[in-house]
Amino acid sequence: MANFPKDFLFGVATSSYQIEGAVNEDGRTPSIWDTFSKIKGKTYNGDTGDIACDHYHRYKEDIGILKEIGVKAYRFSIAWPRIYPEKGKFNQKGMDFYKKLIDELLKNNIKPVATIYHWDLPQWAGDLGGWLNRDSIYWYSEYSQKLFKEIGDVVPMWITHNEPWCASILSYGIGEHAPGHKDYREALIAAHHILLSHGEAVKIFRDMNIKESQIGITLNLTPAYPATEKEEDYLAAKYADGFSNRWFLDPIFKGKYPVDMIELYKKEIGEFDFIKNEDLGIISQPIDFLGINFYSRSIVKYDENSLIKGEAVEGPGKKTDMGWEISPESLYDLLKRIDKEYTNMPIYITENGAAFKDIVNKDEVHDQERIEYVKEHLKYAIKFIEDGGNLKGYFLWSLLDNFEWAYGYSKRFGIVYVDFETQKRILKDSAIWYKEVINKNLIDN
Ligand code: NCW
Repeated sequence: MANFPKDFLFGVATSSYQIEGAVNEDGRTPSIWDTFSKIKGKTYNGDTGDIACDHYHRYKEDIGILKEIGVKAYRFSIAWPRIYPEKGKFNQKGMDFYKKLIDELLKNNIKPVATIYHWDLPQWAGDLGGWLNRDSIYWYSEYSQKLFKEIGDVVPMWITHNEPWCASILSYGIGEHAPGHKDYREALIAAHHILLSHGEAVKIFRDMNIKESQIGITLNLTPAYPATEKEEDYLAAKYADGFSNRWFLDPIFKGKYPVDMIELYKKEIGEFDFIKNEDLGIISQPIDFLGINFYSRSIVKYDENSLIKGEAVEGPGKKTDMGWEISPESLYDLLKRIDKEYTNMPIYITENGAAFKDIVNKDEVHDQERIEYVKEHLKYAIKFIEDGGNLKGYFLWSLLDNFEWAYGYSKRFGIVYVDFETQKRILKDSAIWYKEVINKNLIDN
């Protein structure tokens, strides 16, 4: 048996485009994901977020489920195109949805944790170049400032961005996510502008003096390990770490991009002339907490021909339905490393969870594998805390089965099953198990 600290913040997480649906309602205009998902071949089965979990209409029922599970906090994201459906044009109706959602959470004693950007960039911004346009920083600042003005003080925790790696590298470099570009220079420009917009939002937040609330950022971090003891594989692991982790951690916490990666990338993308002198000072504004999304590790071997000099090899562990190796001990390694090399500030695991093939039988889902996955990760979370680590909370991804981006509805991450035909929700065994963990504030072995 292992106990959590008394004030440990147990929660669940979701994001707007993945659950809300109602894409044409109350003045919302399309996001880049509405556009992208409608292009043939971009998502599994041509799935889109048009209806998703219909959460926009069912948010009260869903908050009832949160209450039933007993979570202390709920992490959701705000859909930018509901708030600014056109450039410079605020939409009160879109804002009202989040005000109602927050009221309902507070009424139920659930702490709202809001992510400002979880990938649903307004299409109008996409049409102007999206994150490649340096003006995106100003569009994002205007949007953030408005949110802080409207609900800054009733939301105690603000997350500027969810997984900048995905919003830049996966979206502009690898092309798997909207807008689906495959250009590495673009990927690094987008990453830089996203990081800058984060820093600008933190500055605005501080200037507005929202004393009771905190602000941070969520990074998806993937620890990298060498495939063998060979020196070249160690080098590959170092570059893989630079690619996934240091490229984002270093500017935020050290005010500089990693030199080895700059040297490596230069050969591919040319000069870093999109970085201005004052930029790193803005990106490294002090924040109040770091959010970490953790799912898996990577194992790499040297590959002379690849951009980052490495190629991922399959790990020995069991895999989730995403094909991601289950490696809870890597979460511990990662947390220790952050603590040692970057910061002792409060850390929240803002996402962790797993997709598995769920079977519904008589309104029950026995998702033992998901329970095991979460349990093992929580054990390492406790170990980190026991060793003196400053981990303050854990948000399970996700409350509901939802639109899993390029994978459409084919991957189920929820602890609550959603029948997308009827919109019926069924608590999986994992939800019932999580309820007990939260209630007792401990995990049994
Ligand atoms: S794809 C991704 N996700 C999933 C998504 O549903 C959510 O919106 C995201 O915040 C679940 O959580 C995040 N993240 C990409 C992480 C890449 C990890 C790769 C590890 C494999 C080696």
